[in-house]
Amino acid sequence: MQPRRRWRRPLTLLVLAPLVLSGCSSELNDQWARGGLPESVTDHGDRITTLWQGAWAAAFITGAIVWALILAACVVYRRKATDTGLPPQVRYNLPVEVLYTTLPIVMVLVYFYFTARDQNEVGDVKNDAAVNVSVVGKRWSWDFNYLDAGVFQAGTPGEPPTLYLPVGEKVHFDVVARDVIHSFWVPQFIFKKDMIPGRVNSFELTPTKVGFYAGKCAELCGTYHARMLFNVAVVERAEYDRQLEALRAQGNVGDLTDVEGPQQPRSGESLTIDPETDETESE
Ligand SMILES: [Cu+2]
Repeated sequence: MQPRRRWRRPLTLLVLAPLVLSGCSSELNDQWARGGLPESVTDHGDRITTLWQGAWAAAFITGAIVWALILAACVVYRRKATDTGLPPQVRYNLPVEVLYTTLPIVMVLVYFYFTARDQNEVGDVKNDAAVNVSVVGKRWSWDFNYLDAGVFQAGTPGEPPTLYLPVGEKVHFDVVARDVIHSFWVPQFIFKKDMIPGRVNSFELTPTKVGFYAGKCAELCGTYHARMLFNVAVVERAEYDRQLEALRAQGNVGDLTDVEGPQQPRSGESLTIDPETDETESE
């Protein structure tokens, strides 16, 4: 009897490990429940999270049924001691063929319906936002243009710039690229949008939670792609206005959206990162 129990310990560990690990903090528990996604901080976040959870649930149920059928077939139709020669050869089973043709089509339609519905909702651009920003991706930083106030923040490689947004107000984003394809990604927005040279991509969202969030480029764009970082500060309206005034006081007046050239254009100098020292330097 003893050797038979050997499998029990690894199996117990396998089952308990996620429970023990996730028990470390309720925050981690919540992240498990969200399927690994961070906590949402925009008005679209919950919708995307729900779609993600639903997709996982559907995939797991589908997987469980498929695994169960495979195992059942292995057990029920296994070769028995009394079997001789080939098993009976079967073909043309119409009910089974109809089932395995229609069922996947129905499943794909269900997935498609929910994905299309949520994508339409998240991607809907109404052009009625109170706050309008234009974000330019460039190797390897970002320019943020606050179109309503007519001021901008030009990022330089190696120093992540900060995009300020007022909490609870709808923001319209236009994103473009000055050189190659980039992608605007704030993980906690649970959203990213590609930035394509010569094309304006738009989206709208409302930040719902005051905080400081990391942003990054999500499209491999060259040597320092991994260091193409920025931050988003979601602040109260008064603080937002103060930040824009500070930009105005610095003389950052205008709009860099359509400026040509890959690097910081205002001073006319180009910035590069020296691969030897990994330092930012001016030429
Ligand atoms: Cu990039």
